[in-house]
Amino acid sequence: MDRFDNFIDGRFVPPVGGAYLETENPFTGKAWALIPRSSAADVDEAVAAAARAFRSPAWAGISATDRARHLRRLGEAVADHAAELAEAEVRDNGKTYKEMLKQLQNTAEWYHFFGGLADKITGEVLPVDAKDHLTYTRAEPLGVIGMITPWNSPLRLLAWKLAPALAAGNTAVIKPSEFTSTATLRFAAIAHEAGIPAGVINVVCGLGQEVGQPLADHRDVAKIAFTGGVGSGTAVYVSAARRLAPVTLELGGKSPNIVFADANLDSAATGVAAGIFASGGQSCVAGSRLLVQREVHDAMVERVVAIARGLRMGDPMHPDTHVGPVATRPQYERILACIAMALDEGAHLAHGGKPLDAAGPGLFIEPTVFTNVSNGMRIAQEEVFGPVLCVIPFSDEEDALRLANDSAFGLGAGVWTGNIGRAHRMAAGLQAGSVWVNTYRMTSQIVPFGGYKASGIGREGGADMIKAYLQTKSVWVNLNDHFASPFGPVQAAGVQAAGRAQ
Ligand code: TXE
Repeated sequence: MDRFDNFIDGRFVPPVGGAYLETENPFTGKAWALIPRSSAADVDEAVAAAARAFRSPAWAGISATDRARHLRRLGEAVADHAAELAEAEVRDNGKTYKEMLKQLQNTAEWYHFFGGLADKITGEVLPVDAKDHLTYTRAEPLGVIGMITPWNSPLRLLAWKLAPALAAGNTAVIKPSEFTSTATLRFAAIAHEAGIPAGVINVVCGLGQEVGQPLADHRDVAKIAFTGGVGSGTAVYVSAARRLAPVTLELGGKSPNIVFADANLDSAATGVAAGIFASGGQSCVAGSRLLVQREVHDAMVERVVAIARGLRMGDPMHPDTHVGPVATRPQYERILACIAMALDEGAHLAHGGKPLDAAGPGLFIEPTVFTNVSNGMRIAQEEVFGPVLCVIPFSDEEDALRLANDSAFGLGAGVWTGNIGRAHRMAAGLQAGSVWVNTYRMTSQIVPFGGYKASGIGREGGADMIKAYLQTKSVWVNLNDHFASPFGPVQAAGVQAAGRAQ
């Protein structure tokens, strides 16, 4: 079996405790490699290396132009190695190679985009009332950033954090998901080969409790950027709060795709099916609730089920495969448990609902559609993170908004309509960080992304987000050669009035 080690201070190092975990290929269902089962001691080493790099001449000492150059080179390296990294990700999480390759190519753009901002970080001179003062701000990096990433799109979700953090001059300790660590380790080595100085990017592998938690607790970690489930995100938030460290959290969703009777139904059905079945529904913005206007309910269900029936599941490396296996065994069990729960609650199974062993040796579940769902059911409220769609009818615009917003989450929402006024009214009324009109699941390095309500804190992407990795220092400089006493003349007892010290 292949064996991987942590990447700390520019080289691969075995975990201090010498323990390893098996990592499984979800398509074959077999363990194929060992990754480090690290501990707090490994986190300490990585944080110390990142803290040294943060102050080092090779990183802190370089110009903004050179930092921009580093990020551009990193973007080029990711693009050059996109095929290799995509293959590693497919082995780790079973998503189709086609999708991962496209994702990796776009991931390169994040480093280019934020690289372009590295030399545009400026402070301001402020027109304060005290005219004998020069007052200005400096935008400074935070320090070591802890980055905790999930298994569904490891390198892309890492870039959302790492690109702005490096562009701002920070360094990183990354804790990838224990299910998908190998692509991140390879990425760190590629970044180092591309010239990123030792210690700027470190990767420590292992379990959430044993590595993620000590990273979130670490007093020398200035900020935590996290993507994952609400439970783990909350644990990270509590740890960071205990030492008053800031966080960016990208958590789950129960995103509605809202189809009005005046929409192009064929196009809407394609968007709805892609929104929930692409990546096997293992996407934070999976459109897992189809809210459909009552008069087109049956027509939409018929269309979506027809697409679901036509999806080919199988080897994620095969170019004809539409959907690969579920990424992890616990997730596979969870999806099947959610399907059973929906049936118990009285939902009607319109399609799917079973494991699909014929698709391959690994973890396959049929694309699943439930009708007869009400928005209060657990299947309509809890994130499944799998290919499971709930169909919920609505009467009019007001009803659609009420149902859409009746959720603890608020990550994404799709609106399908031919009425432009309605599209904008819905966009304004929806409690979601991203609204897509007659389209779905679009993201870009240029556009902020993140959640309302329990879907997260902060945004990733967009030029402004570099500020999430900077802090402002205000500097006041007295231009006079004396400091005006606020007390008026005071005869200081026992001290002779004197001029400036010689
Ligand atoms: O993710 P976890 P899991 C959702 C989805 C899924 C559920 C659980 O609904 O069913 O989360 O998935 C690390 N301190 N999403 O359990 O645990 C963990 O090791 C610090 C949505 O696989 O959130 C991994 O690196 N770190 C999501 C990372 O957190 C901890 C993508 C994410 O894993 C930790 C994935 C702790 N106490 C799942 N516990 C999205 N928003 O896209 C775990 N981790």
